[in-house]
Amino acid sequence: MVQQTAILNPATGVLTGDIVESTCLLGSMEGLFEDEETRKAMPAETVLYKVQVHAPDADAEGGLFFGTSFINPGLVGEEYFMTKGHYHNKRDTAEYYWCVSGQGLLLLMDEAGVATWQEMTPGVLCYIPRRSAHRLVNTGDGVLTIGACWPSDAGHDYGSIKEKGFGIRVKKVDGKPKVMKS
Ligand code: M6P
Ligand code: ZN
Repeated sequence: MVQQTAILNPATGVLTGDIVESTCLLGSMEGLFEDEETRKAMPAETVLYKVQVHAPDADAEGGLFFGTSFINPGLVGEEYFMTKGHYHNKRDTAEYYWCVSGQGLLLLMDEAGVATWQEMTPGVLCYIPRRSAHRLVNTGDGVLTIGACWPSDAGHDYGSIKEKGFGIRVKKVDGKPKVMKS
């Protein structure tokens, strides 16, 4: 029997206890934003987002991971800060994302490269279907906090996104978020 000890603050999404934390810096986002020149000119240590994960039973078939992503507000040129985005290595696995606080968009893309999006405002629960790439974009002025739950053996495929892109980008145009083809 696996004994687990993580605590979730439901108001803030913050996890404590038996968790793993990681930070994604702008320096690790080569080629993902449209304006690569501007990205390179910004400090590489700029924190785009942090992730906390409660990961019991790592890699076990049939297990579940539970996490929270905290995406900072900001822009690279006109494009809002966003997550790397990924398909699951094990394509036939789904995921739940829900918005704890902040304002943003969840971008989804199927394997044919057809992309859609869903607005993320507090309380919105989004089911990410199997075989769909997913990326979060913070379109607000504060931190976008998103809870997540996914199969522990899903894995992350970042390579396909890096190679082929995400089909759509979200930019600040006239002070407002605008989704455009990329
Ligand atoms: C969520 C989950 C994690 C993911 C994280 C950051 O917490 O989907 O699996 O790692 O968001 O997203 P990404 O890996 O795309 O940077
Ligand atoms: Zn995922």
